[in-house]
Amino acid sequence: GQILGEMRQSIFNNEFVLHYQPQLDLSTEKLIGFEALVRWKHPKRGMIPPLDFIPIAEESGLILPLGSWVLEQACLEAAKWPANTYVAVNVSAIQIERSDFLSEVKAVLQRTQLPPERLEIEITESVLMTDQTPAFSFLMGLKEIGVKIALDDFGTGFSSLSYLQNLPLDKIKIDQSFINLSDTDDKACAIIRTITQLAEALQLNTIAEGIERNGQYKLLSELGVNSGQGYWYARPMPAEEITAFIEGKK
Ligand code: G
Ligand code: G
Ligand code: MN
Ligand code: NA
Repeated sequence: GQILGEMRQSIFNNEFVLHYQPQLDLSTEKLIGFEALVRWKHPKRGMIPPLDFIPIAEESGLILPLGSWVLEQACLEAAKWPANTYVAVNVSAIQIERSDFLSEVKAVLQRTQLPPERLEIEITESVLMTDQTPAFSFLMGLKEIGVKIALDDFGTGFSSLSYLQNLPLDKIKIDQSFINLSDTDDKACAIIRTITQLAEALQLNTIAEGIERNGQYKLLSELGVNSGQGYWYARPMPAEEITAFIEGKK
């Protein structure tokens, strides 16, 4: 409908912006990277959150040009940050099902001069991946060139465990819903502990998303979760604020 027509225009009108949410190492409390999160700066409706337009972009195929813009913009910004930081970029299933997405990633890294190991691609379980699918070859290709791969929203989808077995992952992002309850609900805590142990056994890193309170941070740190992000540490911020943020953390 209307929003779709507007979105077509908005890609050309530069109405999208990326905000970046800091991620920290839970044991050292040092900044390690940022997750890029897209927003639509609508001329009349103000800032529109991704949940209100990503699904429409996915259904209409507009996620392809939008996703290409997000990837290029995130790498361009990250190339200016300190060499010990990375940028994590969310990609939709539709993007990685395209057979030429790997060459696109390579071209973007080439153009922006961002070292591959400073790029992390976040995928969700929404795409069915077997070793026969283009998405699987894409992940193997990323791995070969040194780009990192994180499995987003872990614990809420389906077939999670077979993904851990078959995909060339580097990191598991433990879903916010568990983190949210971690300091009040024994079951959530047990689930996080078990995911952490499983990740350790599989030599995967873990990150907790949506840490909002100091008590949660302490608990997650004790449980051995490697890293985290959330309002407790920092909210997503525009690119212009990143330099000051990094300076403040020194
Ligand atoms: O930014 P928020 O803070 O509201 O993000 C909501 C959801 O939108 C996140 O779970 C994230 O997976 C998704 N999202 C944010 N930015 C992007 C993006 O650039 N591409 C895709 N595919 N999803 C995104
Ligand atoms: O792609 P992913 O689902 O991981 O995106 C992270 C989402 O979580 C974004 O929508 C981001 O704005 C949101 N977020 C980040 N930190 C917090 C937090 O501490 N609390 C809540 N409720 N949401 C958060
Ligand atoms: Mn994400
Ligand atoms: Na998530």
